Amino acid sequence: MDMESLGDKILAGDRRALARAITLVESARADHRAQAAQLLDHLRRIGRQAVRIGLSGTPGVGKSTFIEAFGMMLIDQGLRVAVLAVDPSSARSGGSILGDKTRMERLSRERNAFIRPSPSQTHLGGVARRTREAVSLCEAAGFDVVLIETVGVGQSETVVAEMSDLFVLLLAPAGGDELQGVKRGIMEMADLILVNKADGDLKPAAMRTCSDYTGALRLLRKRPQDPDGFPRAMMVSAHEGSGLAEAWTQMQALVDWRRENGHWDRRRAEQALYWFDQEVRQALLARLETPRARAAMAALSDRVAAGEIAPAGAAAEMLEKHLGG
Ligand SMILES: Nc1nc2c(ncn2[C@@H]2O[C@H](COP(=O)(O)OP(=O)(O)O)[C@@H](O)[C@H]2O)c(=O)[nH]1
Ligand SMILES: [Mg+2]
Repeated sequence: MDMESLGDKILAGDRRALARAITLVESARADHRAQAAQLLDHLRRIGRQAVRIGLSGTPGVGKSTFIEAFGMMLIDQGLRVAVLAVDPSSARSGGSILGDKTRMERLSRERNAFIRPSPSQTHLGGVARRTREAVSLCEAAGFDVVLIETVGVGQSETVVAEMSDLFVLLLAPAGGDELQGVKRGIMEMADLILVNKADGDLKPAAMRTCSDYTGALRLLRKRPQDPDGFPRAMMVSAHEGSGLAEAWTQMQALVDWRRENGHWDRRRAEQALYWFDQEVRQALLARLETPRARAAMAALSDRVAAGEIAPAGAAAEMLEKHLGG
């Protein structure tokens, strides 16, 4: 496969080329990794940028329904929309969060939409890298907005926030008056909290939930990357489509402000450093998984267990003799 011509096709917006390139970045084969690196480097120099929106929420809050409605609204405004996912559970369940295409029926048929489920991987780190590279490919293909969906489990929100320009937390109206057990760390990452299902019988509860979160957001430490009034909580209904245009207006206002004030570029640079660090760490860990390293670990483990060598001494021997440190 010729990376230059594949790259040119992606830049021209060829969807099949984009899909092929994503398959390439998802591959673990060493020759594919090398080709992917070459392709990404070529495309990076063009410097196209999309607005990357991370979207998180527990199962059932309406992520798929929201993406369908919000994505269709953006397309009606003449924008091109890509949807990707980071789903650490996909390896276990066999299906991805985007698997349920019935809720994205209209969007999946749109010429200006591109939907790609999460790669199945055992490690969140593996999913993260591949999704991040897929985001870059979608940007190069000229998508205006890239939505990255994730479920609220473990570290996946952090990983998605590190590849997004905006982080949106989707909530459902709460019955009680407590804050739905949203962890403080997640709240602190959010740029926008959207209380979905603000329709019908659920509307009064949605209003209460929205004002609870408005209050909770005010209590958080002010962040340098926010203009006045952000982060904020708003109500939407993915079913009725209400609040979606307003949510997009707010997102654009935030993006514009961050661009004008240097926060956009600074954040992207910080993210590049974060991923550089992650790549190095993962590559180091991968060295422990080669057959030779495993055999050396096993042999040293036996000696540690038998009391022939101290743990620290064994570790030093492993690092110096077997990992080329
Ligand atoms: N009343 C109401 N129900 C909604 C809304 N959005 C989603 N739902 C319902 O909530 C359930 C879960 O939606 P889904 O999009 O699959 O949630 P996900 O698991 O977060 O992707 C479905 O039964 C939807 O029909 C909304 O705006 N209003
Ligand atoms: Mg879903």
